[in-house]
Amino acid sequence: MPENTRLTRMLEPWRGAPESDVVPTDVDVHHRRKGAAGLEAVAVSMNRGIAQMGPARTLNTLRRLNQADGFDCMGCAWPDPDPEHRSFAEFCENGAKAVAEEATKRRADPGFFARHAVSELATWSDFQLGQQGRITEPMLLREGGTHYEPVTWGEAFGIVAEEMQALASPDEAVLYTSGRASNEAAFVFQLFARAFGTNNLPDCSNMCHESTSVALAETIGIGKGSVSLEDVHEAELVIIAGQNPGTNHPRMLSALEKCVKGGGKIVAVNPLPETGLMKFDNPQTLKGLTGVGTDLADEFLPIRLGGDLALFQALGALLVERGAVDQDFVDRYTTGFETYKRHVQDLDWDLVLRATGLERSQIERVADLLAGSSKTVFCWAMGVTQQKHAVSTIKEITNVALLQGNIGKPGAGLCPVRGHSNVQGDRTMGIWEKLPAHFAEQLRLEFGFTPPKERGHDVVNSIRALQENRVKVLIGLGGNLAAATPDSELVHEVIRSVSLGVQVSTKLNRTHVLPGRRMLILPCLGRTEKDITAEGWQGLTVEDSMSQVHLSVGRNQPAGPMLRGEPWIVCRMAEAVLGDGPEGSSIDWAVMAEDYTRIRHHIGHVVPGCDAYDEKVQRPGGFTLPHPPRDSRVFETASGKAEISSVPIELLEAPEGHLVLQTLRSHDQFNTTIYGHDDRYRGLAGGRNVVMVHPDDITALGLRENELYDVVSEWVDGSERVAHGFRVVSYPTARGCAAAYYPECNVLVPLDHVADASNCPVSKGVVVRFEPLGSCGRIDCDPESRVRSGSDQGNRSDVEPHHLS
Ligand SMILES: Nc1nc2c(c(=O)[nH]1)N[C@H]1C(S)=C(S)[C@@H](COP(=O)(O)OP(=O)(O)OC[C@H]3O[C@@H](n4cnc5c(=O)[nH]c(N)nc54)[C@H](O)[C@@H]3O)O[C@H]1N2
Ligand SMILES: Nc1nc2c(c(=O)[nH]1)N[C@H]1C(S)=C(S)[C@@H](COP(=O)(O)OP(=O)(O)OC[C@H]3O[C@@H](n4cnc5c(=O)[nH]c(N)nc54)[C@H](O)[C@@H]3O)O[C@H]1N2
Ligand code: SF4
Ligand SMILES: [Mo]
Repeated sequence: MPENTRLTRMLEPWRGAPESDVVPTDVDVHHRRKGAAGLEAVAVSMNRGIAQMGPARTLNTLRRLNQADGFDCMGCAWPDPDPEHRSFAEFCENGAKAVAEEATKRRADPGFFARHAVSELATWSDFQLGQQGRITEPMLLREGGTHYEPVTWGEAFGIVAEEMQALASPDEAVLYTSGRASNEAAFVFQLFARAFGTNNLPDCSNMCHESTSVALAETIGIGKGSVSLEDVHEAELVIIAGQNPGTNHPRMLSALEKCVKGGGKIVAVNPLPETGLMKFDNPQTLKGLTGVGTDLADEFLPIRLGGDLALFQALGALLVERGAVDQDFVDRYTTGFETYKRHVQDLDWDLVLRATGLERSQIERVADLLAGSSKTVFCWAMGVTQQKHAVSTIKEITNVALLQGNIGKPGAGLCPVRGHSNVQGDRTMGIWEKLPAHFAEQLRLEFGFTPPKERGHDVVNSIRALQENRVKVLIGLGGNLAAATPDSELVHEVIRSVSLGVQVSTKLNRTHVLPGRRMLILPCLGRTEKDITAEGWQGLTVEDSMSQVHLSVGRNQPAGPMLRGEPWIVCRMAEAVLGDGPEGSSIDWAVMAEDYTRIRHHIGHVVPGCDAYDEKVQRPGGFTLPHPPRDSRVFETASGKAEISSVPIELLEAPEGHLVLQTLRSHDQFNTTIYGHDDRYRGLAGGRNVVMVHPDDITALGLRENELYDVVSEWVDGSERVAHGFRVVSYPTARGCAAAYYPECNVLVPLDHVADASNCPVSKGVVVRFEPLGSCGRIDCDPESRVRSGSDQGNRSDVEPHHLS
């Protein structure tokens, strides 16, 4: 695109052009951006804010975002600097977008639900559903009903009680949590499940960093990262694998910039040359605003999907070969080194190069950087965790860190970057289908009942249980199970088999329009809003990706007088279902519902590392949870030492005529909430039904650039799944690999395609082929209108011819 047009586009947001609700019909393909953030990001932030909230509310809300006396960003889990080091605008474009979505003035009120039948809403796209604004009253879809109707809170809880009390077994209930829930809400939610008698507590983590939790618990004794923000600033080397921070954790770029300015080096490992890994135009500096930013990655490894296991094993082998090992650390704190040494001495380099698609010299250069660094931070996210061999891969990353003693010293460590703003906190609070014995015991001591011991369902097993009719009540504390899960067609069908669905939600989504016999939507307050109960103004607490726990207090007027805080909703629901609770127990639901301090007192008694919880969270900036490896190089594993693992290299290759597909996020969405149809940094605008394919693969597969195809995934049992009408665009991804957006492509991920040991759906390794549009012969596949199936019906994708730089 000519520069002057680009400038016009950049300035467009300042004119306050509101993002249209109308689903666009054209996709424009522009140049990929060379740097992330900059003036354009500021403009987009302000535009989205003004379009959803108006100017006054935008300024008033954004100035409290991530401030010590304000509310925590509901975007990602990246941490905030110390209160004394925070700037007046301590947020990024995506934080501003998340706030705008929540603090919007749009309303999905009872009038809206009266106008639109559920069957009609089911034909809307995810974008259209989300853009209707905040739900304002509890809504019920009665048995045989066509429309949601308003109900009182009392009536709603009465229905939940009636259905849950009628269950043949507590395990017929499943209680799902999305990672935005506060610690208080999460704590009472797991208490509710366990007092009711089930450990069926799946959460979004099961589809996200579960592989991390499993691998790190086994190797270092705790399933969390070991770094602080200062460690990233002070590192000599940061390796970022399988993560797109420019879009998904944008303020991480400020930390990387600090690192680079202090002399640190950055290595990016990714099949895609993601803009945010290459250059950062810091919008808080004049240079950044004018596009003179900071170059980030010193080394970029365009790895093939699933190649990280081989890469990190090769890096470990090279460190051992060169003697670049911290032998003192290895001897004192680890076990398994001798076996590992023998294992990597036999490294099959041909296999490594095939698995990674890299050249040996590229891997050697990174080994040089590692050998020359006395403190390295290892970051990773979904590109690593959503793989079949994710747990082994993370063990391999941990090996490399352990070889050089990079755990438990400043400027170094493991940094799995979490997704949802409080996903880590929810797990700390006990949202887990596996209830640890010590946690069960603390619950017993505190509340006087014996929690169930049996392992509950995670997300994938919940779907299997739904499939087998073993679930009758499905409650969601936030989230959008129908759209976030794999195998969309199957899930959409089985999710409707329940007697009662209950969703605690802020906004309308796919799950609400796939009801079972009855469905309740319970509208809750968001983080920006004042939560005032009978006992006064309540605050909430959250934990970020680096184990910092702090308060979050909303100050906006609630979106409606009927809204209640999540902890209140959960406590009142539990009270209605359980009354005084199980035999012999005493759970003060009514008190906790009105006074969240009371919940924090219980947290302090039950949750490890949280003693004097309520007191510690009141401090500005809160407190940091203990992390034995980080704090004192104590590893609470089976052997009492950090485990260096020897695992085989696995190869992820598609058969001839096929590609391996990853499903990923655009710059204009938060998971299943679609903010808009642009993926600015990747240069794609106006539509989402796009598959990015390397130009040589386009030729090799006999495809035509910019044509529409049916994408067909193949699974080992011979079953096939189809995503209809996706446009193939030429994109510099690794050879043999392709990329398309989540959740539109979830239809392609087989439910049984899960990571070993963590059961995380393999969203980044699906074998696909391309068929001419409509060749599947399905009646609902209409090539004329280019309507496709999946979760986003009605969203069309017409990509203009393009010229990617
Ligand atoms: N704006 C915004 N922010 C978000 C979210 C959002 O949807 N929007 N979601 C939040 C959540 S819940 C999460 S979990 C995080 C997700 O944050 P990310 O993990 O950054 O999310 P993805 O878009 O899934 O991107 C995965 C990245 O890994 C790369 N990748 C894929 N496969 C491989 C592989 O095999 N090897 C390597 N080395 N790289 C690979 C992809 O090219 C892509 O750059 O973001 C959080 N923050
Ligand atoms: N194919 C594929 N599938 C994936 C992924 C992928 O990369 N590829 N990523 C996976 C990952 S990492 C994750 S984390 C999951 C995400 O799975 P989920 O967490 O289930 O999905 P979200 O889209 O984050 O949930 C959005 C909904 O939450 C509700 N909501 C928003 N704010 C609030 C609030 O404050 N309170 C309450 N109660 N509700 C609120 C709104 O109604 C909104 O529609 O998806 C997973 N699925
Ligand atoms: S980096 Fe994440 S937490 Fe921070 S402002 Fe941006 S979206 Fe919010
Ligand atoms: Mo996530």
